[in-house]
Amino acid sequence: MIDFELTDEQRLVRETAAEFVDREVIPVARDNDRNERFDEGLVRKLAEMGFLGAIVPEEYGGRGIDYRTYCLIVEEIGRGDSSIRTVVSVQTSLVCTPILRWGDEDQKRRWLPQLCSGEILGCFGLTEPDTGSDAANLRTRATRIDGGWRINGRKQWISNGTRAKVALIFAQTDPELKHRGIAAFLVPTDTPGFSASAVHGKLGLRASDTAELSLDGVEVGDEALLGEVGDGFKIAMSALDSGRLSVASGCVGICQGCLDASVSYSKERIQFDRPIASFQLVQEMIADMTLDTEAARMLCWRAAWLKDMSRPSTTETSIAKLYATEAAVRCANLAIQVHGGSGYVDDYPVERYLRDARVTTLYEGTSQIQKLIIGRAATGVNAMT
Ligand code: COS
Repeated sequence: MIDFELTDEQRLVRETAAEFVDREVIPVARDNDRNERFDEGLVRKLAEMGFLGAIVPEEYGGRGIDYRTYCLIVEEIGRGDSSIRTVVSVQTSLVCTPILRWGDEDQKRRWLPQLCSGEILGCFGLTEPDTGSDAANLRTRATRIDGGWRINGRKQWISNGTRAKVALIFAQTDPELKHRGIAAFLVPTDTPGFSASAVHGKLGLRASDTAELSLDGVEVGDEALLGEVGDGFKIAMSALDSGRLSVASGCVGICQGCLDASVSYSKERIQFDRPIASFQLVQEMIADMTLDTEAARMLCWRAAWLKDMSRPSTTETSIAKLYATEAAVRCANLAIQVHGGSGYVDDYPVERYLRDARVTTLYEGTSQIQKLIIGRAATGVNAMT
């Protein structure tokens, strides 16, 4: 049976998230964007609402909600501001999820409550200056030392990078083993040899923290190893299964925000003595945005439902991520078109939607990578090797 009805609890969570976003996120989004301001106060408020690590069970400090409800929250935050949505996605999907799934009891008790309460932020260190789509080909090296590991390397485009107190770092232990030699480490960022520098001049997500990380002889004990040596690639891929759905849901929020802004503007804006909403070519743009918003949302809900049922969802997540991120770019472009000159300045949110949407077809796996994952599932042929 397919049930599109939200439960009473899901409706309540969605309304609460929408009210929070209208009250706390939207009023500060433009200034944070203009000033490239990472809004720590807003992060604290998100944490107080229980929006960080919400899918983590209550015994580890989360709210124990399911993926469908998580998607509703992330969609609302994405409607408000993708910079702050990125904090939620990284903290929850890319940091908490792998600790929950692969961590031992000590690691879960040490890190999850602090991450869920927002006491600390975490970051996900997979991408490197020379390693993007080909994620198995890491240059960062981890070498065995007495009682632990020494890590050397660099990581690039790391969200939350300068703010994080713990970094999930993926490193190669034995290049001959290729992806089966990769290990994941929970590295406290105050460990000697660890440093982070902020990246500036971004097209969008200006209120988010993006960094380059340097690991110069960073030494960690055995307790930092997440899972077993050789699990690292699977840890990264399974984290991205959650992260990509989170990005996709945030993009549904962008689509919805574009639609809402365009409907409202088109009914107010008078041209040729009529509201522009009465013109068929404007309605066509609004219909296209409606279609993209609804389709993206349904694809996210399906992927979330599969996760809630503990069924395989990698392909469906890639489908949702591909569709929703491309849809967000299309919708933002159309929303600017509906707004005309007014859409080109930041009096309205639509130009920020376009700038912020643009990265979503790049990060957490480009649209091309999602297509190759989908194509491989459809044909059984791996086009990447
Ligand atoms: N969950 C768990 N395990 C997974 C998995 C998943 N979603 N996807 C793949 N694996 C496992 C495979 O089962 C395989 O396991 P075995 O060693 O037991 O055979 C192993 O990982 C290797 O998988 P695969 O053959 O698919 O690896 P490829 O090197 O072909 O790479 C792509 C796959 C390209 C899909 C991967 O490198 C990728 O997603 N790249 C994009 C990276 C990315 O998103 N970067 C952004 C980082 S955040 S900004």
